[in-house]
Amino acid sequence: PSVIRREDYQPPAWLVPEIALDFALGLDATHVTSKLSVRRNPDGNGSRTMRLNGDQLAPLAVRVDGQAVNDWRLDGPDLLLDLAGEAHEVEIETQLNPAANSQLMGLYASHGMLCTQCEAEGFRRIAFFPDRPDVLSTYRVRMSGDKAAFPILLSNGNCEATGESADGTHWAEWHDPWPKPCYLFALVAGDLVANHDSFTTRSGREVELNIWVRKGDESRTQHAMDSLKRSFRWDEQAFGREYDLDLFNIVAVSDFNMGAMENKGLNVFNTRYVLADPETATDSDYDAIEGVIGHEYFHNWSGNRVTCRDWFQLSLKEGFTVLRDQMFSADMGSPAVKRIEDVRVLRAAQFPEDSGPLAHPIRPDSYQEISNFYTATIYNKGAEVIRMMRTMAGPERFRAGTDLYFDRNDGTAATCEDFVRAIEDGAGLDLKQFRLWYSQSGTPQVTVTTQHSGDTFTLKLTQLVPPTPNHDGGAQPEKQPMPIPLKLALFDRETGTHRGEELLVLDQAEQSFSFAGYASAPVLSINRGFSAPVAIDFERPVEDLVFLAAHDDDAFARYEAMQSLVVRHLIAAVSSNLAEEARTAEREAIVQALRSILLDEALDDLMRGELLILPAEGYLAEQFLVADPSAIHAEREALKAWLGTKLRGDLEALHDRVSAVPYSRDAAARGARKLKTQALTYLAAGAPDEARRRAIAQYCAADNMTDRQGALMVLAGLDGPERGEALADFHGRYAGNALVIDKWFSLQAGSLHPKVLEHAKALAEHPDFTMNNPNRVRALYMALAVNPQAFHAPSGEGYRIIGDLIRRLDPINPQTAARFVPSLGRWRRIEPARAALMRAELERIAAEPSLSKDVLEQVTKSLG
Ligand code: HT7
Ligand code: ZN
Repeated sequence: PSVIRREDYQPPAWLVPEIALDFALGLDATHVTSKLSVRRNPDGNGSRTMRLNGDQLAPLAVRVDGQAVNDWRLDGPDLLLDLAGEAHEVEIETQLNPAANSQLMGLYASHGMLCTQCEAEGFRRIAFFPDRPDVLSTYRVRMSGDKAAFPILLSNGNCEATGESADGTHWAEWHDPWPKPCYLFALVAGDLVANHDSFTTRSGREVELNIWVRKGDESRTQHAMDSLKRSFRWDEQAFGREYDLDLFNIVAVSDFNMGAMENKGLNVFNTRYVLADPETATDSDYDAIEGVIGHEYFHNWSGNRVTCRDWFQLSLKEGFTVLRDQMFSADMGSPAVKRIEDVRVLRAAQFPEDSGPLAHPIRPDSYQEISNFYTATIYNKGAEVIRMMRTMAGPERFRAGTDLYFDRNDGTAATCEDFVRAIEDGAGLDLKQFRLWYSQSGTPQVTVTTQHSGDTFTLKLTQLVPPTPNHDGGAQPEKQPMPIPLKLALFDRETGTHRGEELLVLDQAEQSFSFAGYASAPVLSINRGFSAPVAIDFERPVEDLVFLAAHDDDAFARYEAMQSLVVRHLIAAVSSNLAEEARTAEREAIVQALRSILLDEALDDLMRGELLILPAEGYLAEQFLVADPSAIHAEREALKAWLGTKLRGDLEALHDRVSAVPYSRDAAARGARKLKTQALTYLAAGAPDEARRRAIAQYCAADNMTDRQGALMVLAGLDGPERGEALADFHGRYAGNALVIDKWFSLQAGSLHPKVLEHAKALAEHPDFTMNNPNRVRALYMALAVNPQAFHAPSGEGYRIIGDLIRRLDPINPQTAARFVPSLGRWRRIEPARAALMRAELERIAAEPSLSKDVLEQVTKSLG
């Protein structure tokens, strides 16, 4: 397979300042004529040959300056053309079959509508073009088609003319004045209705806002529209960024590979991140919609106005935009809870990536298939790296840095280095050593030891960036120490207070920091707010964790203390290091800590809910060099049952209290709903009959999806006739609502029921299941792949099901298929018997005769 390397970057030989596209639309046959105004790049290598990328395209006609030519040649899928002069007009015709496009990249059909997905390299499936993000063009798009089938015709920018013909066809012409790379091109044609609204920008521009959906879905678009308007306002206030067109369209599509796409002026969204009402969407769904709407909107500046020079710079737009959407969601709701959620996601998705065979720096050195690099590392660790710059600079100086970044790079295709330089200059930071965060992969491990003597408290910190695999000869030699900003506070044990938060930067392999004036040893609270994306290794007395879980005024640190209390207990229990008496004593310490959280009246319920969450099995597995998933599952469930039994009275009282709170979208009511299902979850482990009774009542009384789904989740994990009855009721109640039926699949595949694998196999045969819809595939199989007791069944059946899926899905949708490989790729960190089964599954996939580049890259790296 061919490897693309960052160090091989060359500017394009030819530029395309303008492109005119003409689409004669049809579901089975769309004729495309592209007219490119091209000119030689003064910064290019001077080659006369222009490379026009293609992917499964055949040129029907090629004209240069109006004359048909036939001296072009194909180089694999690409078309090469020798051009004599400095500037030319190149015109090429092609024909596509959108209905046959099951990969959902390029132009494809979905429920009778046509839509596009061009990032990262989908435009080459529509027209021959230099499909690279550093070629910026202004687009004119004309499309024509049957008016009955496609009454709505949309593209980027503004609609400048429309018309219709006597033969039932109509047409529209769109013009986008902002130069953009082709990955931001979009076209949508279909029978759609819109929620229309408007927004007036701070400089007085009136922007028309439309959210386009299929008929019948319009009543579920208001939350997305409200989120959109909040995003417009927030970016003006927080980053000084204003919208730059008179129109902003969003289209919701039910067949979509990812969450959404930031095409200029025409965002295309997975329906999952648009449609919501209380009856069909949970509180988490509402939050996700707000976050993704914000994310795509914020790309208008961090991604579109300033784009990426090449795909190695992907984190330039994605890491920065994730940070922006996280800040937005924090400002719209609870910053404390948002930070905890973001760290949980990072630990669940990115930490395993960083310690596995697919580890890569946030600015990778090489790739085979760029679609495989839309990872938690690029997105979430990328956001953490920029967040650290903000922490070190402070909010005002960071803002000066981002202002400078936008000023300097507006209208260009930039690099991560451009970003770092702007923050250095604008914020006045020296980031020389900090640049290592861009080139080194692996989660740094920080070891903490403390000493108290006289009135001085001394902190000794060491850092180690673990070795990570070195695919394709990418440069990852010896890891060097990186600057790690750590926020800390020293608590007085008696008063429960501290003298103020400090920020220290650990930038050597080993460093000591002393604090004078502490007559008695303080309690250390470190990495407050998760100021650095590192793993902290700190052996400390249980009493200190109990103290911080009760007293820390930093919400994340308080959550972390509670997590550590449980993690250290479970590690010891799983490692068989605990005598029965010690196990009971530690469990009792956790009972006491949770009880004080349940009873703490100063806590709001959303935060209380965070503090009650047990660490996930995947996170626990990460704490072991080689994990035994059965032992982890058994110990964690046993602890949950212990807590459910010992805290039964408190949990019942809690469930009674929060069940009385009426539905509303305010924080108090959302907190109540979060706790309602959490109480049931603990009770299900400790007092299943009581939990069943309460879950049935909650299910039947539910006037919203959060309560109904929560109750059904608990019932789906328990045996008894009510399980089947509730699942059948849910399916019947929401038949035809694809997003809710996805939940029905996920709940069963993700359940704690001992027969979960049997259920999953039956679900794969259910008439509602289809391999052609990524949401449905993920609903069933991703839920299974992240359900440890199902995926890691000792028989290897979970691995076999995921392996079979990858092999069957690859010819249909390779991008989605490749996303399932990393779960099998964790084999080195799993006990030997299972590891052999996981590896065997990877080998079975590798033996397939014609694997996609996507799956091949992930499988070979996972085996290697
Ligand atoms: N920038 C968008 C990436 C994306 C994508 C990438 C590969 C294949 C399909 C895709 N759909 C969207 C999403 C985002 O980060 O905003
Ligand atoms: Zn993005």
